[in-house]
Amino acid sequence: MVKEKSSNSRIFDKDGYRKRAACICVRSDDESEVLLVSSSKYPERWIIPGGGVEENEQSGAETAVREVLEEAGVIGRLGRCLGVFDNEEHKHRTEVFVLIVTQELEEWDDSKTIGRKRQWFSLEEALEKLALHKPLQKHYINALKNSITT
Ligand code: U71
Ligand code: MG
Repeated sequence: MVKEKSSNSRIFDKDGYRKRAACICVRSDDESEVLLVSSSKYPERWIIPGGGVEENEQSGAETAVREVLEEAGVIGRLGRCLGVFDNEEHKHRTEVFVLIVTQELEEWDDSKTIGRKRQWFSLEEALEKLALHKPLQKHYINALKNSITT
């Protein structure tokens, strides 16, 4: 199953980077586990849920919340921004937020349309999974680790 997307819905910033937003979804305030979703093209690989900003959206936060609902089927309390991360190879720029999950839907857009899966991982397990397919997304997890105050 291939996810369809229209190229004219893409939004670019002043530097020509496609604008994206994503959430590191955590289970609770202790932030020791994160939710990954399966890749759309390679269902055995894992990624951080996120995607492109749409025309009607006023902020990266709005995009991030919509994307995790579509891709991971979760709703929650939006937390701090962990930063903006550039992918120089694919020329996109992703604003990353923390989301404390309060609700996990049984079915969601991508579970129904492309059979996308979601799974909780420890931070170390998530780093291992991301290394296989999205090594740059490891930076999002490292930013979370570096920002945890105990
Ligand atoms: C794909 C590209 C793509 C990106 C897509 C990536 O949402 P999604 O799961 O379809 O994510 O596929 P993935 O991560 O599921 O395997 O990567 P790939 O390496 O498989 O071609 O991401 P990247 O490689 O540029 O990081 O982006 P484009 O540029 O090919 O559309 O979609 P994205 O950015 O999440 O957008 P959206 O809005 O469709 O969720
Ligand atoms: Mg996406």
